[in-house]
Amino acid sequence: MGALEALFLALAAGLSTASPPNIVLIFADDLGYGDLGSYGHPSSTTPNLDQLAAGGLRFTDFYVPVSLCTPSRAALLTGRLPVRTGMYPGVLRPSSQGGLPLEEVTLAEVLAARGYLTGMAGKWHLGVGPEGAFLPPHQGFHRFLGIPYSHDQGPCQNLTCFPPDTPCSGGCDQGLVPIPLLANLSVEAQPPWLPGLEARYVSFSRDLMADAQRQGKPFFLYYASHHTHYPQFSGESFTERSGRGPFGDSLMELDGAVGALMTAVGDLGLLGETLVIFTADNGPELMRMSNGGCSGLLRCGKGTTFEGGVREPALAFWPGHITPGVTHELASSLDLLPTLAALTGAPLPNITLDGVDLSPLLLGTGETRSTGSLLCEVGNTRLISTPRLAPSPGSAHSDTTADPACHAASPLTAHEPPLLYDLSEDPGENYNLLESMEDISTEVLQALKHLELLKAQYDADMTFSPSQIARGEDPALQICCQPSCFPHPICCSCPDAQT
Ligand code: CSN
Ligand code: MG
Repeated sequence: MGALEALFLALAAGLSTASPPNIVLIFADDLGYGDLGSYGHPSSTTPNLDQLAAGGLRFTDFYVPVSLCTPSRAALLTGRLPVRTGMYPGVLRPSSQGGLPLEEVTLAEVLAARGYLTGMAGKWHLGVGPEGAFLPPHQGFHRFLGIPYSHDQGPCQNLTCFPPDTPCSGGCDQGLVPIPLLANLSVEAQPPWLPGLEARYVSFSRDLMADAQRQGKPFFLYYASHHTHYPQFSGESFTERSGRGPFGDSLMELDGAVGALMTAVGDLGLLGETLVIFTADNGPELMRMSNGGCSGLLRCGKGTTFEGGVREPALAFWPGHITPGVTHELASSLDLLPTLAALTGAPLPNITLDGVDLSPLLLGTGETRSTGSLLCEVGNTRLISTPRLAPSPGSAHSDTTADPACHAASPLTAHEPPLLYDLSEDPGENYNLLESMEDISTEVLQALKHLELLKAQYDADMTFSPSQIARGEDPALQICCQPSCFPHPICCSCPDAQT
């Protein structure tokens, strides 16, 4: 054996046995491309996220596959398009029968098998099921503290303001059980007082990190905050502090949680051994106007298939491993499972994945290829094909904007020829390159052909799973801390010890 070969083998052995990095995956809710200071927002207060952006890699072209919560979270945790996992159309409800099928392999399962202590704090939204069969403890998370769906999917009025039980503004769903806060599979409070929630999640996260260190294990923390979903709330130290109203306060509390998590990592001496990733599930809910976030210069928001719905802020921070900077590479939440598997030496699930390994991009060791048929790069022109997975290109979630294409009244339309935008020059999707078929350049025609080929491949290769959301609802599946109480569902109420 040559000396070089021996060195290589030693290095390879070192790589596969070295302790893999801790992973903190922070996921915001309904946060727009333009909402963070590092993405240009003029009045957001996000110093901790700005610090991650300055000391890490900031993505300008990071996408989620669907601009709604349930499908986006399913994609994040499985690396698979939601049509493959049955997480379509729309979102799961508190009495939904379906959920993320248990045979799907989640990021938590991948990392637990690699020896990680795995924990999740926050919003799940991938199903409850009979006896909580679809909850995080059955999907690879050793520990869970959180709410199984959106905090507006229950009578959430009076939960978001000071002092506790003050009636406050914000529409929520009535006729459902109060939202439950679960610790693993048990109800911790129903409902929890929302201004106290973020602090609980941070404390849970600190314990997870410290316990993992004590056990000599790496940790995986999936921190899925309810911020900045409507109706916004925040703890006492953030309320009316941001200069951007309730939305800004909620964002500021999320930012404060990011700071607290980084402090916890630093206190354990693990900053150099911890990869932190931040992104969000879908674009801003523009129908809430100033309480709905901001997609910056991008078109439309939540619920739509335009850029403002599917393009998200994304940051990757790992001192000593990721060189600070900005990347314009196409990337997607679908890429995180293959990326984290590669970085940790975990085997990939033996199943069709829709993402690619971004580790060469993160570590600066090479190019990454474009991301398959959902996202693609053609020549020097960056083009994106977003198959119409959402029920309509427009959406009620993006009503009230000046652009009628964003609205629910803009129906599902087969575009023949397709809408084609050069996002490198026209990120706001103002100028359809195929609007006038007369003066189309050869470059654009080639791009169109290539996209049509990719779309045909996508259609030919795609296997849909039956919709989990269309399985319908059974009110008896709603979580109730007082089984068989009366009158249902409002009697499902157990005081929150922490208010
Ligand atoms: S989402 O928001 O869960 O963040 O996507 O809270 O589409 O019918 C979406 N929906 C309640 C929601 C309902 C939500 C819907
Ligand atoms: Mg959401």
